Amino acid sequence: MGPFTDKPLAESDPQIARLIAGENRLEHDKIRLIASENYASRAVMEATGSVLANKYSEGYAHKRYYEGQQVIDEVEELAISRLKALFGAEHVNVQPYSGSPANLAVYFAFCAPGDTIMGLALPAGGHLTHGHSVSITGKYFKSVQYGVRKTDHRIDLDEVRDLARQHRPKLLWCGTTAYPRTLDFPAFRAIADEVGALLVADMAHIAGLVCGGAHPSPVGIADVVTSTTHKTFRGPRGGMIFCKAAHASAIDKAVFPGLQGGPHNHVTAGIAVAACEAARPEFKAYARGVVENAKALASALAERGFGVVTGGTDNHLMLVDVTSRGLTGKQLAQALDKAGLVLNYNSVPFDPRKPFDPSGVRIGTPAVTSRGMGTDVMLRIAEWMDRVAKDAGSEDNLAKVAREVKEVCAKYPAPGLRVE
Ligand code: DSN
Repeated sequence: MGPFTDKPLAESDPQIARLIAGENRLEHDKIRLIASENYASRAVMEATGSVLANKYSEGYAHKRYYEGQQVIDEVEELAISRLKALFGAEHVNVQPYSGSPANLAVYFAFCAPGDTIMGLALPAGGHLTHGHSVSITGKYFKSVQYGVRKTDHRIDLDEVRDLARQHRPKLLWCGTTAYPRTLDFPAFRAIADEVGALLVADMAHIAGLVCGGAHPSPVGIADVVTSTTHKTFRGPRGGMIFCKAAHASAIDKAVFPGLQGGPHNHVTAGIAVAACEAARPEFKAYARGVVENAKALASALAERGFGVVTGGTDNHLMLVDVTSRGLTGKQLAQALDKAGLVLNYNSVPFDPRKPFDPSGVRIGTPAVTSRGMGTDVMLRIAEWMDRVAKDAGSEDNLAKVAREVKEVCAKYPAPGLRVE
């Protein structure tokens, strides 16, 4: 066996093995409410942890710069054909390393530095790569940012149209990371057409809802659609780009050789497995369940005096202003973590506080729904959050909630975990 041994991880590197076991335990014992996280299935994990990680394959199927691609070509073609069928797409690229590289590839395909682009502002629920000032996308391009209305915190399509007419962007982004309402893709299409912009939808958060029929699809409406693969879609950590056939060559060239080197073939295999799983009828029930759970949790929190932004949700997440409970978002998020409920603090629209200690938290139901938890558990989550908010400084209070959370978690085994 040459200079290497073939020991299992626990023997070869007990420190890392112990840390991985610790993460398995945390993901089992806690209720995970981070809206961008999920549990990938055991099958997805197996494909992603496979020998395919050993192979270099710069290029695309049957046009590679390395030999020995007999298996890799088939893996990539299978991932692409499954995704095309699932989303009804003309062309798919599965090589982006994640969502931000997927978005950068779109800029590289269609824009030159200094071009005007438009996206939803980060504090209003957009993403860094949609033109935020600290992102390369806000520095290399002239970024125009639209927001949400002051009155109802929903995207203001009149503002989008006015800004688009005024600035005539080359790219118009629609897509969100912290927005609880349905996106009106046809309305964005009409605005893009009026000003001659390419419409790019970033469906990273909602890809699983889209293919599960719980959110309208941007595929076939937007010119290009980007996504991650590990959120509601339940795949490994990766990225993908869907586009009309007319843009296929520009997108492929932008991803490789424009932006990236060798694709992560083990991830491509994990994406193919996730696409296979998402095509099963039970995935539609999953997507519906994610939204039902989010609606139930949002209304239970509103009843307990939490400030649910827009008054509820249409999708997998809610934004909650917690200052009405006498806490900042960060204070509540940290207390909840000790109580076994994991989420992230988040700015709310027009937040007077700074992003590192904002007024709100973001709560998502993709992971809890993957464990089979239903609306009864959502009501308990609201009750636990209420108890934590009432006495966030009491270690006894937090420990008592954590024990109850752990008892409930024990009844809902999570996909993909290995817990001793
Ligand atoms: N950081 C991801 C999220 O949590 O929404 C987006 O990139």
